[in-house]
Order: sequence, then C-alpha cells, then structure tokens
Amino acid sequence: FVAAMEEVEETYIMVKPDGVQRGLVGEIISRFEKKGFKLTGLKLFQCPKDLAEEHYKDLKGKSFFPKLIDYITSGPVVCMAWEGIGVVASARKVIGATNPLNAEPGTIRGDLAVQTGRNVVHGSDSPENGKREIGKISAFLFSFLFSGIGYKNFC
Ligand code: RTP
Repeated sequence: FVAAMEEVEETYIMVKPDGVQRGLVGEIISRFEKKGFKLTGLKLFQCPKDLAEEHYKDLKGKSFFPKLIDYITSGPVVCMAWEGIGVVASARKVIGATNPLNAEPGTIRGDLAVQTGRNVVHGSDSPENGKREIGKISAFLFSFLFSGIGYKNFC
C-alpha cells in the first residue's frame, strides 16, 4: 500500500558528544537538509544521567549500558527534531549501521566514524519512538529552560 510509505513523520536525531567535540554538527545537519528533510527543533545541551538512562531504557540490561550512559553524558549533545516523508527509516539509512566499520561509505557513520562506542549520531528506530523521544526531550527542555514555547519548538 503505497500511501502508507508517503506519510509525513518526525524523528529525533542527536549528535552525540564525540560528534560535537569533533566539529561535525554542521556536516550532519547539512546531510539531512540536502536530503530534503525539515529541521523543526534544535538545542545544544548537556544530557543529564537520568534522561540518558530513560532515552536508552531498552538497552538497560546490556553489558555496555554503563559505558553508553558515560559516553552520552560526557559532553554536550545537539538534539534535533526532523520532519518529512518517511524520515524515520530514511534518516537511519543516512546515518548507517550501528558499528561504523559495517556502515556503507556515503553514510554518516561510514564516512566519519570507526567505533560503535563513538558512532557520532543517534536516530529514532520507529515513528512511535520518534514521537516519544521528541516528547521526552521537549518536556525536559520546556520544564527546565523554556516557558511558553509549544511542543517541538524547543530551540
Ligand atoms: P542509536 O540508538 O544511538 O541510534 O544506535 P543504534 O540504534 O544504531 O544502536 P542500538 O543497538 O540502539 O545501540 C545504541 C547505542 O549503544 C552503543 N552501543 N555500544 N557493543 C557495544 O559496545 C555497543 N553496542 C551499542 C552505540 O553508541 C549505539 O549507537
């Protein structure tokens, strides 16, 4: 059913601390802009431990979970909301495989990273998680930094 593939979706993209420290924010934004997606929210912020744990709660039992939380909270991240037709799956393709050594050339991780534990960027894995992750981050920033600004307009 073709129409289902043409739905406008939203996804949560986060430049991880290594991407920010290496000066890759512009490069990453540029790739999504050139693809044709729309940036609808953006904020540089230091992710607190509890929000990082909530974001990665599905991975809580994994052996690498403590290292993952240390990594994500090791410096500022750039959190973004992006909108577009099929943006969730397409953004995952633009980002590439979790292990950068398996990521195709032309993808962000394929071109810019070598280690799973330093893989530069996150993208939601489903439209439901896109909405959930944007909702969480918006609620967090709204309550701590901004008042009177609506959902998604967290820049
Ligand atoms: P992300 O959520 O960050 O977009 O990554 P993903 O879907 O491609 O991969 P996922 O399996 O959800 O893992 C989340 C992040 O955890 C770190 N990780 N480390 N074996 C390891 O040391 C390991 N495996 C995963 C990575 O930073 C991965 O992106």
